[in-house]
Amino acid sequence: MSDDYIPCFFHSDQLTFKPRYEWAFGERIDHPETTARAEGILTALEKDGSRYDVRRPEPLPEATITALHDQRLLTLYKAAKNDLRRGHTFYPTVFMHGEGIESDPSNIAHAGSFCFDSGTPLSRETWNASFWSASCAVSAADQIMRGEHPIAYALSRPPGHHATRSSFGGYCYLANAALAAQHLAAEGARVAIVDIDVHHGNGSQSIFWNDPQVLTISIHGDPTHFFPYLTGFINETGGPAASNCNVNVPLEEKTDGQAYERALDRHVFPRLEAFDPDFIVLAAGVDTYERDPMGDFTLTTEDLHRVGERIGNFGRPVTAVQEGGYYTAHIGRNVAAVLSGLHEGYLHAKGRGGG
Ligand code: SP5
Ligand code: ZN
Repeated sequence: MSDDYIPCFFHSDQLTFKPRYEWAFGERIDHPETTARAEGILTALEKDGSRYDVRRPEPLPEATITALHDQRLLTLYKAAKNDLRRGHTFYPTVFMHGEGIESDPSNIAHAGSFCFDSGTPLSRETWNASFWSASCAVSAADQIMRGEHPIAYALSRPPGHHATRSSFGGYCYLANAALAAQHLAAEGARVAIVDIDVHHGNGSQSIFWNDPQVLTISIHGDPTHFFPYLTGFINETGGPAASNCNVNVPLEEKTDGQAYERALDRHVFPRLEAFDPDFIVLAAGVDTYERDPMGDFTLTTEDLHRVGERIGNFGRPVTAVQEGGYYTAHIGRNVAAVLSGLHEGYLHAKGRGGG
């Protein structure tokens, strides 16, 4: 096993998707999920070339995606690719649900049947960018599964943890972290998804809701007053075949690094120890950062490093998959803080810490 550097996955086609704006409580705002996010992260990784090695992912077989996602979702994204005008961004506007409603995913006018918010538009480029974003996650997981590295990173963008089996939303189209977990679990391994994005990982929760092989844990802003509002409460603990295999840790507004670490100690590590996973997938949003325009926590870059260190120190190999993080000027250093923390924590757990 080579533990001297972290393999990182990214494909330039992920930069072709450029959502322009979103609707936020009636206001049209510039879309926060920009290409500058990925570019900021890339720059930081490339600056520390002895620790990070950036590569292209392997293209995912489509069967890997449809093992987890409803085929209709892919049909819709391909309809967007083929039917939308170049440069056009499509916002679903009709959200009819219920008895007797038949939605046709090859008709983009029906997109609202597969979508749960007004911030997640479609364009010709959505499918290709999301495909490579998901491919990054599975390629990173594959490095971990082969035992070649203890830490691997997917620079996934667009993000994934809000996407469910058959719906998109929250800037997410394909469930990148869940696809990584599915890959790791394929040969019977036990997998824990630890979601440190400031928003509830509702997609991962719903995908593995009744699956006892995958533990899902999310630490996030209290959905009583924070996106995605409808999920992420502590009483959501898993389906009948997977009781206590879902853990939600909602935290109050302005949560700082100390309170965050206390929550890890009280609610995350005890559950992880009891579950005893072979692998961890870290849904690594950095929108807990104090200056994040979407988040309501107050973690510093040093706090993010410490969170990475604590999770690495659990001593299980980690596939880190990028989720949110919208303060573009500092996103590179924040992601590098988490990744270097994971790396140092893991080496420390294995008695190979550097001092
Ligand atoms: C992956 C991820 O982090 N998705 C987050 C999606 C959150 N969308 C919430 C949109 C609400 C916009 N509110 C604007 C508040 C500006 N201060
Ligand atoms: Zn987020």
